[in-house]
This record gives sequence, C-alpha cells and structure tokens, in this order.
Amino acid sequence: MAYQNLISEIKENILYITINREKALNALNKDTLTELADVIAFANKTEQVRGVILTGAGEKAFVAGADIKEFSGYNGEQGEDLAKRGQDLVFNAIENSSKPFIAAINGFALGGGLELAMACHMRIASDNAKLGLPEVTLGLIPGYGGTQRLTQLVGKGKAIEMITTATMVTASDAEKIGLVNDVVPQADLISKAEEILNVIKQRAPLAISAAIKSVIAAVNNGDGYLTEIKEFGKCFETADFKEGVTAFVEKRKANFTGK
Ligand code: CO8
Repeated sequence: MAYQNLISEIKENILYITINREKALNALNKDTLTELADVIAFANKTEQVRGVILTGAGEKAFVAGADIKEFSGYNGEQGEDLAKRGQDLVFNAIENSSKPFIAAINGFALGGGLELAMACHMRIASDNAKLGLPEVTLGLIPGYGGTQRLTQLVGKGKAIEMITTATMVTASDAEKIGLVNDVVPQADLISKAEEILNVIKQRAPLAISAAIKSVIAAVNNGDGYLTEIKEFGKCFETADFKEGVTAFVEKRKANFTGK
C-alpha cells in the first residue's frame, strides 16, 4: 500500500504503521487521517494481519496532535463534523478493531496524538516520551475521544487535572498512572511491542477478538457483562475451541486456524 503520509508494511503477520510527517512532528492533517482510516480498514479485513504496531517517524514525536495549521477558519458545525468523522473512521475504528493495536509512543504524544495512542488497545512508551492533552492552550478541548479515554485510563481526577492544566506527563509518570503499559529505552520500543504481539499470535484469533470486544464493552457500552456472555458462547462454536481443548488433552501445542 502506497501512502503519502504513512509507511505501512506487513512482516510476520504484524502490520507496522508509521505516521511519516516528521518535519511537522507527525501532526495529523486531513490527508493523514484519511490514509489512517484506509489502513485500519485494511488491517481489519486482512486475515494475514494478526496485530498492528502504530508509531511515528523519527525520534522526537509519536504524533504532536491534530494539524493546528488546518484549524483556522472552521466554524462550530465544521469542527463538530471533523471530530465525528475522525472518531468514527479512525479512533473508534482502532478501538473496535478485532486485531490488537499497540501504540509505540516514540516521543511527544500530544492532543490528537495522545488520543490516537489511547484508542489503541495497549501503549508502550519510550523513556523520552511526553504525553498530554494541551488543547485548552488553543481554546479547544480534546475532540477525538480524549476526554473519555483519558478518564477511563487514569480516572476522573487525574484526567481533569491533565486536561485543564494542559501539562505533559513523562513516560514514567504515565506508567505510574496507568496511561501506558510499559516504558522502555527508545531503541527497544518496537521489539517490546513485537514481544507482546508474538505472544498474542500464538493464541486463538477469534478468542482474541472476543476478548478485546468484551473488554472494550466494559468501558463503552454499559452492557459489558452481556457482551462477555455472548462472546463466550460464540467461542464454543469455533474450530479453534475444539483444537485448543483437544491439544490440551493430547498434551501438544494447539494449532489455531482462526476458524
Ligand atoms: N500541528 C501542526 N504543526 C505542528 C504541530 C501540530 N500539532 N506540532 C508541531 N508542529 C510543527 C511546528 O509548527 C514546526 O513546524 P515548522 O518547523 O514548520 O515551524 C515543527 O512541527 C517542529 O515543531 P516545534 O518547532 O514547535 O518543535 P519544538 O521542539 O520547539 O516543540 C512541541 C515541540 C512542544 C511538541 C511543539 O511543537 C508543540 O507544542 N506542538 C503543538 C502541540 C499541541 O498543541 N497539540 C495539540 C493540537 S490540537 C489537537 O490535537 C486537537 C485534537 C482534536 C481535534 C478534533 C477535531 C479536529
């Protein structure tokens, strides 16, 4: 897939997406969001893809936010429309994906950049990363789900503090408050994300999707227990369930097919 603002490649069933606007600290302009929507849809429909690592080009920024230079001239209706389209096609599409997405946060993750990382199912940060939602310094608030996902991840008090003061947190503070899963030296960032996906790749793909869907339902729909019950039931209909149980009884490694 050839994109202007992204680099994407599949290696060993992992789709690597790199946001590639290094001179603008990988800020999300409209074209980048359109390309992201396209590559996320590709990840969802491509069986070969078992997990996704999303990162930013260079060593300074994951994504420094929505592209501020595109903001001038918008009215309220256009702002609302942009937030809705972005949430639907990119941010919610990642969160609702059946494939696990890991954000490999290689530097600044600010505004829409942190919102993008929070839409992913897991976040690994490099030790130089700084994370924050500075929208109020522009007279805005987060519009790509940041008020909701930051609250889910770190709790109401800390979320309100971070959003209203617009202060950035270091990677190690982000780990302490549950905003990132792990912090590693920058050189180890991608291999840490690969380590997690390589474990997930050994598990039953449909069970992975069911697990992600159920966990997301815990925070989004208010019907998490029902979702879990239904997804649990569906697992019994899969060939992988039969294979998993048979392999256990036969004391061998399961050979899952994703069916
Ligand atoms: N948008 C556009 N360009 C950017 C952005 C951005 N968000 N961030 C950095 N850049 C550009 C700079 O303009 C600069 O370009 P140029 O060289 O052409 O002047 C280049 O990247 C390098 O940046 P700096 O020179 O500023 O680098 P510093 O090391 O001095 O500072 C910072 C790094 C601290 C990251 C600084 O660049 C900064 O504060 N950036 C803006 C961070 C920010 O406010 N992000 C939030 C944006 S708003 C948002 O994300 C809203 C999301 C919800 C939208 C919902 C609907 C649309």
